[in-house]
Amino acid sequence: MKATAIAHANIALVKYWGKRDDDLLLPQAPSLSVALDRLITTTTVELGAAQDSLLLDGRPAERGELLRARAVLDAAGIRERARIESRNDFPTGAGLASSASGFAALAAAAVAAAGQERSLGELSALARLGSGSAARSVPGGWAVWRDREAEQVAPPEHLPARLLVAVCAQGPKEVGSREGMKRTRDTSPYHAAWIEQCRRDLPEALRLLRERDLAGLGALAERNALRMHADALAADPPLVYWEPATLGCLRALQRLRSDGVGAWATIDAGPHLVAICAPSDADRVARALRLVAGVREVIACAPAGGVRVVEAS
Ligand code: 2P0
Repeated sequence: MKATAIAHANIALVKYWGKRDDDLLLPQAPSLSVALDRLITTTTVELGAAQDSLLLDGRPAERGELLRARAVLDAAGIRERARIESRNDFPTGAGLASSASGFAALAAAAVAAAGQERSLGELSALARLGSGSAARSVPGGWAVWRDREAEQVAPPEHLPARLLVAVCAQGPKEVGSREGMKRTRDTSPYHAAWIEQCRRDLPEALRLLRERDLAGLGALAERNALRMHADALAADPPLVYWEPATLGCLRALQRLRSDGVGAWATIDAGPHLVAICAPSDADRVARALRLVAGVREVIACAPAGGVRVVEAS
């Protein structure tokens, strides 16, 4: 009746930004991500409590978050009330907290606590009901999410890479992903073009991944991220997720490239920038990012695997 699971956050190279179903959290376009080894959530679920409760890093969660967790349990057919405790083992609490690793770990722990046998695909579909991007943290590695569930298309070691997370601000962002995504879909005049672009980007990204072409994949990821932000900037009211340090990091990567160092950027719906580079260039790229004004920390990650249950009783 009690189980603990661990999941990694993921960063999308072809991004999910727009839902075709707001209740079922189904995407308008497919996405591709890689799991990040140093960004980990550990979640324990104990069934048979008097009422549902959710502690996030020791603090009681907001009602909306508790309801999202309950939606995942209901979809798994778990009627018992649950005591849920979730911890983000992230190097700092700088607004990196991830619903992706959180709901992936929750789905795996809840199902294990209930003694259910589920495939990874079923777990991915359950995690998706908590947060869309959580579908990709279940299989981990290089993962594609097209519709109800995500699947691993290549193991973590398929393409040696480093993902350097440049922390460009502190605290939570003003507009969350869920609201920002909906606003963009409903008001940006560029949204249809963005969705079409993602549908073209995915097969190309998969070809580059298959060929282990890090330069091609990095450049595609950077274009894809900038186009997502162009779409968000065009929303009404506009969504400006960047801080000055974000642009400083983009410029630093451009300078590195003009010096012959391969490093490309991706940016989620927030101020932090993630640089993609070869392991042999990681120290040099991290040094350059740390010199950018406003960068608080650079967290060097390698590709990681999927969710795993570490304890069940
Ligand atoms: C992604 N993001 O593909 C994109 C890129 C942010 C920018 O998935 O509403 O927390 O829970 O499905 O998954 C963040 O959105 O949103 C996200 P919901 P989610 O990683």
